Amino acid sequence: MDEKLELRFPKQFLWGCATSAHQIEGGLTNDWSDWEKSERRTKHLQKLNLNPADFISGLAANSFVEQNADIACMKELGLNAYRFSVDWSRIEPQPGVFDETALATYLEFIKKLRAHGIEPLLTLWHWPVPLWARDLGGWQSGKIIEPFLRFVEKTVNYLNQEVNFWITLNEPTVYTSQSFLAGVWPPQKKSLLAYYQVIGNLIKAHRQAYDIIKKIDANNQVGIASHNIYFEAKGNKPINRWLKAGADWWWNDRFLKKIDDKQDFIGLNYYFHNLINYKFGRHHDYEKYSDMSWGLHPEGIYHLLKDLKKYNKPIYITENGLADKGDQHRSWYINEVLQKVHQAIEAGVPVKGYFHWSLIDNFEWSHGFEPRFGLFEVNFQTFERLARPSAQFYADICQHNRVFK
Ligand code: IFM
Repeated sequence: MDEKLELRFPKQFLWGCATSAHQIEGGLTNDWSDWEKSERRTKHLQKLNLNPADFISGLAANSFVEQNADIACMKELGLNAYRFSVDWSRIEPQPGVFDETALATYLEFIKKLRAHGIEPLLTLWHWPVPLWARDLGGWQSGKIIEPFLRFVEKTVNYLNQEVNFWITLNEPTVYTSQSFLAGVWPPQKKSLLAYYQVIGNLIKAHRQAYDIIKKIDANNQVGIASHNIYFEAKGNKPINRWLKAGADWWWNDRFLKKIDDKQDFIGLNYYFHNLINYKFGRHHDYEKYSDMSWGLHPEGIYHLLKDLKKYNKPIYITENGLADKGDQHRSWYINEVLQKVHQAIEAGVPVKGYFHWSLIDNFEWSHGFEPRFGLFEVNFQTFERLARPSAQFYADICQHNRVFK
């Protein structure tokens, strides 16, 4: 039998999982929860013969209450890091009025993480905004920036003692295109102008938030989680290469370059490969697909990491995962992706951590509760967490700091 090759990761590599507040916490009132129950949304789902109740985040995985259950999952995996977000509407339900109990609950959670040797990576904004911020015009209006910075300052001041890593924005390009160009997420706009305005406002917000977070503590490490796609030019044809250069510039690099002097690390969220053959397309014969029909292409992460080396900053893989209810491909995918990550590290890319999306099943935005991204299955009636076989597989990697080839 062939001996397996052990690929060891650098000492102090962060092994984590990632989640976000709206997707797991439950009990939130923000622009998303409002939209989920709106007439427009309800009618749309009914037309598709879907039950609107399955698309309302509601109590989600009840994680705001089930802190200990989530931490028990992390312990079972042997994580030394965890990426999660706070929810702006929970912390600042009314403009300028902060909920100290909510902040205290987040602080308590973070202290528990630390007590278990788990380094928190805290995302400040993972898409929803409070209703009052939506009513100011949301991210399309420059009026949102000042309140956003006020929320950032308050939250960072409150939690700073326990948190070193701050992610200001999650996947700004995905949010902007889904919410303001494709019109599928709230506020369901389809406007190029709005799209440009929102990107501009998010860039401004990050840049100023960066200064605030560094002023509070110069040792803080600040970045964003960027959803980069591996664009591949088929056959290396000139037209395909040209399209790739444009897509890389617009989708992968533009935002990161605009904030390059205001970020300490690069956060990479990796899910997609796009094979360009005279046009963009996800259509390609992949060996395996997720439950959402996303083609699984582990190799893409290697190319993206090599490319991100140019920023000359530490890189954290802040998300990577798949919807796989039956857990058929998750272990395979994790193993393949991590082999590629290891290859990138060997090639000199400073990758410092990997966060699997996701720790537990959660609310997958407009797709509702059906896609199951969790290493742990969640029973959404009892909120019980149950390890899928891949949890054991990932635990073995985290606990031994290695994968096998
Ligand atoms: O669930 C999302 C997450 O909120 C952002 N990144 C992609 C994940 C899977 O779609």
